[in-house]
Amino acid sequence: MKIKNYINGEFVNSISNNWLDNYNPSLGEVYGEIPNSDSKDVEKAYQAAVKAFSKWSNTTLEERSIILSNIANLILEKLDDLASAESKDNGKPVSLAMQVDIPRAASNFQFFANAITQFASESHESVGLDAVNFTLRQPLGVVGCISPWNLPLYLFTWKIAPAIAAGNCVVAKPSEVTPMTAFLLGKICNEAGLPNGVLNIVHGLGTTTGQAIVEHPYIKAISFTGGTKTGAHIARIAAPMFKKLSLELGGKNPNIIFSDCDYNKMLETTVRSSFANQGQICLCGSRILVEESIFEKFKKDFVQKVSQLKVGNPSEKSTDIGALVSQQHLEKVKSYIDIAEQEGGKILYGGNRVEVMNCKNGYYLQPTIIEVSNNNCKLNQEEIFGPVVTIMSFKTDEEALWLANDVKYGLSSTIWTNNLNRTMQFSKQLQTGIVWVNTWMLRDLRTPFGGAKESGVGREGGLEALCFFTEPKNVCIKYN
Ligand code: TXE
Repeated sequence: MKIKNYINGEFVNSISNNWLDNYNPSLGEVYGEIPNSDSKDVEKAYQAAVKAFSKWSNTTLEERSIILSNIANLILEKLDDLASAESKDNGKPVSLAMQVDIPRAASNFQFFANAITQFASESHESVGLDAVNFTLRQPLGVVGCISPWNLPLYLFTWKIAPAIAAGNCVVAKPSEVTPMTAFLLGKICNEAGLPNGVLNIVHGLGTTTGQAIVEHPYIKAISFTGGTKTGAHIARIAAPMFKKLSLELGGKNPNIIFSDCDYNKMLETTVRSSFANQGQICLCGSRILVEESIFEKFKKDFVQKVSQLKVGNPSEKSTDIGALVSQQHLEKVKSYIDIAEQEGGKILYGGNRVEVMNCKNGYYLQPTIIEVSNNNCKLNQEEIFGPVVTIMSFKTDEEALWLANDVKYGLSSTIWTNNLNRTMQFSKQLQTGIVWVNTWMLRDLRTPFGGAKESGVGREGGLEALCFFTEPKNVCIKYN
């Protein structure tokens, strides 16, 4: 299976005609090839985008909205095919792709199809000066969207939908590790009537294709989701060109559990927030902090529940935990488990690779729970991004808050409590972009999404995304 670049509405090879292998992680086997694009391909995509811009940015909001809705509907029509493609490419359980990834990709388009028709700008009357100001919000031009492998179509469309809804044209790059559903999206865009050149998808490595997008002098903004190190690198390149940047980076999110919570609900959700998508979600609660009075009970119940999760072939509906995305990533995650003892950690469950029947070369790992007694260790400070959580106890609210904030990341946090004062105090003092209380990953697409500290810069979602993808211009009119 050869994936192609999608430029100006056409499916084309890279100019160099070089290719990269694409793996099926559940089998550990190559099953296709993707173009190994370079700066020439990015330039070709840019030229298509810039040519399409003046017409696209002048389409009525209704026209744009209808096309975005068409894309959403077609994604839902092709739910089965897209979900199995995502599962094969990424290793995630097909049930998860059916329930979360693909429906959410459709919602991203439907949400911004609606949002753009309601996007209003401000006006300010300069009282006493006989002047009135209004804010024109114009699209930026050609923008770059670069997305990761953990939620491939979900995060790719989360960027593209607001960018094109706001009237921009896009040069986009999905992760080279999971290119398949982005390729299929190109076909859907043609079928939905998206004019040629509005969306261009270039496949290839981050350090060549991705970097060429960031370095392109006329690509005016970069919306990026990925690792913190890559984000810092992109910021260094983009800053001297004064590009607008939205960077959604890593996390090391605390899941803070108080004894007054709804215990059963907490336990069930904590299994999900720890291991959904093999723990490869930037929002996973990878540091579980438990109030001392229920610590022993929690450990016992949590281990028992986690031991029931089925690690298996992602294409089987009964699988809870599929394969990790790549051999390289499996090795990275495993290297953290290997240092657990050295760091004073105790493995309460898991820790080993799993050999799945008929998939013996796949990248499977047991869900792993490590008890730690000290926050100042790699296991609690670095993003592992796999099916590995640590747990530790705390005695007081102050200690819990201190532990929660004592990391360089600040993406999300979860608190389990029924105490309103505590909820408010923690909500105000947690240094994260998102605070969930008695829930996890409940997403309302109108809310600002993003992280504090080294988890990123800027916010996505709702109005924030439409503001990011437009330039505000103040028009001041003096009258007599
Ligand atoms: O991500 P990269 P990687 C974290 C997680 C993971 C680590 C590394 O901890 O273990 O990052 O993962 C493109 N210029 N997250 O190496 O490299 C790349 O091709 C422009 C958290 O896979 O950051 C891909 O499309 N682009 C995270 C995208 O960036 C570049 C999700 C992300 O890849 C580039 C994924 C460059 N120089 C990993 N280098 C989250 N926040 O959800 C790479 N890319």
